[in-house]
Amino acid sequence: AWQDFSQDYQDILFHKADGIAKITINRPQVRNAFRPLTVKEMIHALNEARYDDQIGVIILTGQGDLAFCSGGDQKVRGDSGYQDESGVHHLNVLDFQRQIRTCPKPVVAMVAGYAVGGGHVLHMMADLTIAAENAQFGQTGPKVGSFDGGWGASYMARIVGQKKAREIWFLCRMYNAQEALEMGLVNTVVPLEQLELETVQWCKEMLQNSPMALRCLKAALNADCDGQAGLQELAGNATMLFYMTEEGQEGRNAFNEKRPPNFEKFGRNP
Ligand code: 1HA
Repeated sequence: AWQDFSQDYQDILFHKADGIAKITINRPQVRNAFRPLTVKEMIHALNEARYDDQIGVIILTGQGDLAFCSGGDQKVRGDSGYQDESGVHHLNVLDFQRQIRTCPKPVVAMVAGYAVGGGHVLHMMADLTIAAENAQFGQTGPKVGSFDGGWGASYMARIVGQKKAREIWFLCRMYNAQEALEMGLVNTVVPLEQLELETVQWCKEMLQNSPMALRCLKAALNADCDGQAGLQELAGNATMLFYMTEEGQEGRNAFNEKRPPNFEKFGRNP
């Protein structure tokens, strides 16, 4: 039974249940295309889920069976980005991509129907993707006058390999769920009726495992691709673990007690 927190939002739904938060893009009339407000709200909800200590996993999905997300809303695309209510142009989905990437809790994309363009990149940014049999994946940038040369390109190549990544971007074809599975682009394919049940099952299995191990593994896998930003994330976890030790705490205590630190009892491991 999901608890509903959607009243704070216009373009998304936000639910929580049993350690799981679910963010749903709720613009089915445009195949869940995002406008700046949609992204702003997803950023808000993901932040809220991250800082909620009752939450261990986050599901990202789209309302209805026809689409996960069709990318940027082309109807509000201005001449330098996607236009908000006050006329300012944004590419704020890039901020949301970074937020998914650095969220210390696993993010799972639950995909029915189209995951296309910037929507396809969002599912790639998620740690895992559970696809319904009707899912369709692809990039459209070169057709509609756009491209994502960030994770959208380089991380895609890490996932599917250089040749496939070039094919996906250069030809702008759509790939069905089975093809996506064969490319390693999704983790599993299930009948549409079982999509949420299966996704929640995967979440529950992760919730049984050590949160610290999961966050360090996510940071470690990120660090392999993300350069100094990835190392910062990984090292932040090392610092957190050090703060949790008596040795780390001796340094803090010594400073606060205005005495020299005594690290003698902490041996030097080989
Ligand atoms: O590349 C980036 C970025 C790169 C760097 C930094 C930031 C970025 C931010 C965004 C993006 C992008 O996302 S570019 C790529 C934008 N997206 C697309 O090119 C996909 C456009 N949509 C489609 O190709 C198709 O609609 C579809 C394959 C998803 C679904 O096809 P289907 O089922 O045949 O439905 P369709 O009739 O096409 O669409 C239903 C309604 O939804 C239509 O509206 P209507 O005619 O009823 O008024 C359609 O216009 C609308 N719709 C679908 N997708 C979008 C959309 N409206 C606005 N924006 C959309 N993306």
